[in-house]
Amino acid sequence: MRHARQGERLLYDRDLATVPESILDRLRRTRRAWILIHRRPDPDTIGAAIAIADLIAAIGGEAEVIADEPLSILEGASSLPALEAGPDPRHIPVPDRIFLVDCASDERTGGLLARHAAAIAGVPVSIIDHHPGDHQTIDEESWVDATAAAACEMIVLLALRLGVGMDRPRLVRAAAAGLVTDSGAFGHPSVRGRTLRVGGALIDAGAPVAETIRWAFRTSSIARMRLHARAIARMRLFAAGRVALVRVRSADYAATAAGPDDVEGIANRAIEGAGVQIALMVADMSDGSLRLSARSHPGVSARTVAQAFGGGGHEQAAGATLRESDLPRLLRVARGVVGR
Ligand SMILES: [Mn+2]
Repeated sequence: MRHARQGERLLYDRDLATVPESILDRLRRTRRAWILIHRRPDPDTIGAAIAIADLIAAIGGEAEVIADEPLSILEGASSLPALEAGPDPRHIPVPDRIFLVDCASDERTGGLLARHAAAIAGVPVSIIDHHPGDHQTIDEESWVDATAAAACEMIVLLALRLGVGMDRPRLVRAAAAGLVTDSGAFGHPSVRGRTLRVGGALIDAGAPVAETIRWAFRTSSIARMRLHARAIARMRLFAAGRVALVRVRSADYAATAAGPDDVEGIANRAIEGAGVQIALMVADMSDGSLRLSARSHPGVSARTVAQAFGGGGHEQAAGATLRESDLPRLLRVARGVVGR
């Protein structure tokens, strides 16, 4: 426990007590682990995987991070430690435990468990996740804490409980990358005192939090900036300014040297407009479909709007695939959720 003292003193006993004994026991007994991350990986799943791999190594085990795809999504992520796409599971020894981090189903891993089912038959699976919802498989093999702002918040608590201190630069950097991004730079409603206390322990241990916030939230390609500016300039308001609609067309990509991936974040911009209660971004995709991204303020359900078109998501952030002919109904549904 010697190394844990420094970080541990920064956290309340009640923070550390939120970790179930059962998952600590499973980690202590793990000799060889596979760590599986979710599809379209983000810094939280990658940071949590790196941090838990380091934590398992620190207590005498071995761990391999296994991903379904190359991790090029994180190019330029200078504040996140490098992670190669994991080894081919066919070429490494069978683990005695598998951890799913920041996800709770094999569907979310891209089907890695199913693909290697023969090799890993009977190997126990532990889920470490902070997403609410259907975790039918949750038992004492796993730890799901929907009050955590990030999977990385949970991994730091696990490390401290297991006596692994914050004197490990890679673990600290990885955990901070996930905590900062999933918490929206500590700005999402999911952030609690415990989130900040974990963040404080990471900052004291040298985590580059300001650098990570700049990389994750305050940096974009010039093409993307121009696309967002062009789209927002044409934003239309309905229902006395409570509904904002931003329509992004293929011609906008051509005019700005941006592409359909660059529409990410436009709906977040639109919801920043004073008085706007729900922001709808509808963008042409390369396959001819339309992508709806809806953002709303608490009390107005973006999910209800997305669900009306077969989509889904969170209450305040949801999405769906549309057709051009859906647009009039989209506006009607949005007017309905903001009230008259
Ligand atoms: Mn997450």
